[in-house]
Amino acid sequence: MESQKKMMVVFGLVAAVFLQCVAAQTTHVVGGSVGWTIPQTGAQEYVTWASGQKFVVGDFLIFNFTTNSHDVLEVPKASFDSCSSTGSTIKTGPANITINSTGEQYYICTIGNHCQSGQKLAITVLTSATSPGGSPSAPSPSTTANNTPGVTFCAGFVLCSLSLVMGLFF
Ligand SMILES: [Cu+2]
Repeated sequence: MESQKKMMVVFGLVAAVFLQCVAAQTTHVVGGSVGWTIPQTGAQEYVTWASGQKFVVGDFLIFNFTTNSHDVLEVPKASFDSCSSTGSTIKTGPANITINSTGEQYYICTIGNHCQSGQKLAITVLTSATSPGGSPSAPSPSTTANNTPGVTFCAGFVLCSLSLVMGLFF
């Protein structure tokens, strides 16, 4: 009986940590109040917006646009530069995209000349919330030891805790 109670407490703690980890993901509304549209200031609009954000794997990008007015397509750098589109476009707005890889990520609108007019977004994704801006370099041990860890670290932590609990009680 006693050990069962303990086990419940430990499992509860692990679950709580896991929930906190999930909540540490950030939602980025692309363009802020401008949303995902043809910006009046041209391509600089999204360059400026992105420079004020810190993107980490597991974060969400929300592209706010009216269905049929715009769309979203993730593209390689060459397509971003030339505004050429191939691949499966997200046509329904608002679109919620989970960032799942580090480094440079590129998104454009494929409708009309919207991309040429500046409706294009380039972001740099870091592995950890504490990495210094701009550099998607390998994480140092200290980057995982903060209170807003990445999802990978969280998953590892939870698995580790669970196996520890199993080891203690079984
Ligand atoms: Cu558009």
